[in-house]
Amino acid sequence: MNTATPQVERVELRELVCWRVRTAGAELLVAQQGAQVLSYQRNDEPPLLWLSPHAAYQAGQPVRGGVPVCWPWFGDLARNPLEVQTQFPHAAPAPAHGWVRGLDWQLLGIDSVEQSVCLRFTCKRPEAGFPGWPVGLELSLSIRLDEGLSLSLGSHNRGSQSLVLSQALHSYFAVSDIRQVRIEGLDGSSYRDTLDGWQERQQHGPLQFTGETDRIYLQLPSRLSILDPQWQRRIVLEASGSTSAVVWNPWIDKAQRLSQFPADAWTGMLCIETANVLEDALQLAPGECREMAVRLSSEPLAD
Ligand code: TA6
Repeated sequence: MNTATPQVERVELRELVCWRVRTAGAELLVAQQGAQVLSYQRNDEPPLLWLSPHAAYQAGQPVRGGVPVCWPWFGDLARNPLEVQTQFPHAAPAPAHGWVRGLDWQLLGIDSVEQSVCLRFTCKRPEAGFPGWPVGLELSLSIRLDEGLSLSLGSHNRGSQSLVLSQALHSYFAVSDIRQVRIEGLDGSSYRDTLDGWQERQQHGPLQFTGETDRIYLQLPSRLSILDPQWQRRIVLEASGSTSAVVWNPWIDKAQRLSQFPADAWTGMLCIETANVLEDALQLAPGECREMAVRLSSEPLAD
């Protein structure tokens, strides 16, 4: 295929409309539902993002893998700060990770300049079915593929009330073996261990994995990285508009209970979710628009 200029094609994966982007250096697949990046791979490298081989490309059901968008709350609404919980009184039963992963977003446009392609999506308040969705609250996602992959999630409060949201770009990364990798950049940060009573703890040095891990890190620097010695690769995450992130691997037991997830898949994936959660929740004054962004890139490990 001629990749002198980027190629963008509309493809259908079972019930989902998707967009495949090919540039000279990489390939990207995005589902219109949830504006969800499904896969991202650079030439001559393993995929950067993990996508479940058991993914169900069904309307209304989030796909397991890639980068699901968690909004207007992250995780269990009942575990959010009270000011977020009280904002969505009608949300019972509140789905995990908010409303928008399974909604059909609108593609606003595809901009292609040299070897850079940007897909712009928006998700407006649905006409019916979401009484708790604040009037005038809109969401957009820009996905830019160039030498890296940049996602920018914009929340726009066109309403008259101040709002407080929590959100995350729930990125599933592909790794050679979770038992061999480590995360750099967390040293000195505090985290809440959701598997041990949400106790607050301190991170000392790089994070290595020896079991199920589900932690919310706070007061983070903008740069985190995944060191993967077996694939001789470092995946770099550079965040803006966020100082919190969730680190998750289900390990053996939880992997058996997850939908769209092969029992042994826990060894090849790792979530680092750029977020605005807990004390880093997103405050939106009337008329305000705030962006949370992350840029993903990869580099070879120096020998
Ligand atoms: O981000 C970590 C987490 O909250 C885990 O506790 C696990 O539930 C994961 O998200 C996946 O959630 P999902 O609703 O996509 O199965």
